[in-house]
Amino acid sequence: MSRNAESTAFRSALEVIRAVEPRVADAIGAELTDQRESLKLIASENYASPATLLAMGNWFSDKYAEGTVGRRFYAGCQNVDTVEALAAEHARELFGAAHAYVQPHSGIDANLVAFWAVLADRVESPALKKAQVRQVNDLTEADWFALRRELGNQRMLGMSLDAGGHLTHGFRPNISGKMFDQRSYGTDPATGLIDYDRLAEAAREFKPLILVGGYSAYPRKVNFRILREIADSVGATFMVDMAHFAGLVAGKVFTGDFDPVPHAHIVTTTTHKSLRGPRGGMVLCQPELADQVDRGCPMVLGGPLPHVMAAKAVALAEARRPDFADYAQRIVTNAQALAEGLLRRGAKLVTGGTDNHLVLIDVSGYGLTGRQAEQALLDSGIVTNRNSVPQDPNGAWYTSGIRIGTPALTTRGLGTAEMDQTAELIHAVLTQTTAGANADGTPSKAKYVLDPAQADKISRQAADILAPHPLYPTVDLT
Ligand code: DSN
Repeated sequence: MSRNAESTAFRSALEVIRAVEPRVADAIGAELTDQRESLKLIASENYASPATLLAMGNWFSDKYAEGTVGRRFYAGCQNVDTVEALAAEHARELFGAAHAYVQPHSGIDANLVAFWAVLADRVESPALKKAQVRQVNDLTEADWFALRRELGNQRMLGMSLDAGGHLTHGFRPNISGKMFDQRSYGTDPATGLIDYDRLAEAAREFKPLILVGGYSAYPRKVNFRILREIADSVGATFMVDMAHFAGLVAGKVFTGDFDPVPHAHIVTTTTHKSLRGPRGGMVLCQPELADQVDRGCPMVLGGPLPHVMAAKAVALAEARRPDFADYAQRIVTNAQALAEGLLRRGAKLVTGGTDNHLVLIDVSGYGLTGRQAEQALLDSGIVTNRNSVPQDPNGAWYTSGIRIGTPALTTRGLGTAEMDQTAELIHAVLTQTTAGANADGTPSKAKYVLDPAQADKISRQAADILAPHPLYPTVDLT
């Protein structure tokens, strides 16, 4: 693709927007500048390709398309059918899945679609059976009451939040925590690793309807074959949320026991993290759940976003190319180099390292909370996010951890040498920052002290690391 075509496309788009609301055009331009200038280590972010971004900015956004391919509640969906079918086909081929549903707008939405599909498939309820065959009008008030009681009485076993699980796996700040009676499995306090024997014991004791695998802050591979065996042993449906590591599955870094798709009954993901697509979600499932999954809209989703499905089709086509496997492997090699660089400089890492795309630093050894460390790093041009560590004494708001990940910097072309330089900068910030105090002299979990001159110096060093690897080199807005 010529530099000219991409620059022209984005420049022209901004010119058109600027004619209506120049402040929006300015903000879009400023976002590119900010992203170009920061060392982005947020483990859940990436940079989608120009083709993926451009596929979202068009008249597909104007179309309603409730329903599924070939079976819509609106007329005139033939072109939406084309892109939805293409996205689903690429997803099935890429992941070796029997069925793909590409309408979810986000990871939370994808998980809700999956929860509903499992409930509808598994809950024994005469009222639900009637509802499923669209005899909703035949349901009495008593049926509805019984149905709600049965649906609200189901159990979910998922990874605990502080061990790296996700809010949508049955935790109270998310609707899943209100829908399900939830219990968590944690990690071994000594190693930080999943203890499969204890997980099996928890499953035997709790007998969940759904066993959830997957994480957003666990820096290790998970053996999904063992999780499936545990689910089978207690009659649970096995669901995996692979949002964080979908790119590693797509790129065949996680294969065999570590690939969730052949083992799980249902797999959910976002499309914008390591998979490097547009912001959105997706569900993959075995054939017996396909019919319920396809009812995602309007069961739990608003109208599909055809422009995003078009971009999913583009990004998934990109992920099927051979160079994506190389990219996925480099994500992990870079994360391991970053972990080694930090360990060599004395950092404490949860589980002692990584075998995926993320590293979780326990910053308590530096005398800092995660919140203090996150802000000090941001002042120094390094964008991360704070995260709980197992048994975190500072809770989910202040935390004791910093989560970092390599999908974005790897897209930019940084390699292991730059990861070591990045580790040096992170170490410099964390050792030069001290915890601050409140006005009354008590220790603060938010305030911190970092000499602005040091922060500026580190920001310049971060810019030097990035300079040889321009972001979107084919896009020149000047
Ligand atoms: N917000 C995503 C993350 O940062 O991990 C998950 O929802």
